[in-house]
Amino acid sequence: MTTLFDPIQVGQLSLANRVVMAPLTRNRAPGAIPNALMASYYTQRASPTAGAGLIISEATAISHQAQGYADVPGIWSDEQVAAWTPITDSVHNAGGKIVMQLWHVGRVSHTDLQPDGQAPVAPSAITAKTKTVLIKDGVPKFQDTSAPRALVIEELPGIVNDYRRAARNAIAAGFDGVEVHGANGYLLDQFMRSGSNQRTDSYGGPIENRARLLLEVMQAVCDEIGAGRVGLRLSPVTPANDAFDPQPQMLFTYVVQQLAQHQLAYLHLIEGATGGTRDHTQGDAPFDYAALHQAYRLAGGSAAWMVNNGYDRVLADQALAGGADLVAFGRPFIANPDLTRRLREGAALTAVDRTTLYGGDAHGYTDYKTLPT
Ligand code: 8OZ
Repeated sequence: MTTLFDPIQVGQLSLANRVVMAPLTRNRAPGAIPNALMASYYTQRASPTAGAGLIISEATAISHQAQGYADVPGIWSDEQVAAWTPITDSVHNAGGKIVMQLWHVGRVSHTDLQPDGQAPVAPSAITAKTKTVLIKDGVPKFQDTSAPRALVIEELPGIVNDYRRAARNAIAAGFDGVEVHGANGYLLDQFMRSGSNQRTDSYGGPIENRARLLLEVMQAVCDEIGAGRVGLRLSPVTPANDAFDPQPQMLFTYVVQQLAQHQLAYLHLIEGATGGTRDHTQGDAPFDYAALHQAYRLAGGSAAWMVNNGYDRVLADQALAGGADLVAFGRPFIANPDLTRRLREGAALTAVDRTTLYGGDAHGYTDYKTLPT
């Protein structure tokens, strides 16, 4: 029987184990430039025996317009590429693998974070009922998102190109690949769901139109760096950031069927409400993840299947037995740099300190302890 601790080949990536560090926003990159503290944090979690077989970076803005939170890193400038390089070097020297999560927040932003204080962009001019994080006087403050403006169709090729450039930059910075952030109510998810997309052009209306931007982004990123280095994160029923669609099963079945044409590295599914209940539903029926997986395989899809949200050792073993290939852990990896070792040994897990999640310094970031060797 396959266990979490067995190696696996995922597209172009050879992973030492199947325990993945989920992407985690930590707001410790002032000026959108990554730094040495972040190198320590990722390197602490990179050991092939005690840490993650694959680290997915915190969500990283593909452009200034893509930013929606204070002090999150970016990957649009040469300065950012240069600043990420020592981080990927350090992870690799520790024996780890790391991909970058590529992020455009769309409407989940604030004019304070946008170029020239402009309105955030979205499929349609509908304000998200959600909060973003601004840092005021060094203290994180949750604040309502600003009213967005609808993107005109002529702007969409530029956004696809921003993803393409970000993927190229990530590889230049030494990342092993990228994960496109298609989840949690951000731009690509906003386009996919009718709750946030009321467009009347070829990017709105039927599912084929709403999925168009995501599929164009995936094509561009795969063309740029090779599909075997590309993953995608989806969250079919999450209510995060005011995401809503009445027919998620139909929507995401279409999406994964279309993606089967690329030999992607992995598909990453957040099951239920992000960071919350696993049995959350949207629309009129419980979401059937096994049916989604099967539809993808029947369409010829070869990517590794990664599951996430509230997993522990028992649930993870069940998932592997049920056909999943990888399990991503978020908050447990924040508080347990040696999570893989602890799962293998059945050791107790340290609980996460929620007050140090977003912003701050080394405390609650690089000062979580490992078990004695
Ligand atoms: C928590 C706080 C800010 C951003 C996501 C990138 O939900 C995020 C995020 C999470 O995907």
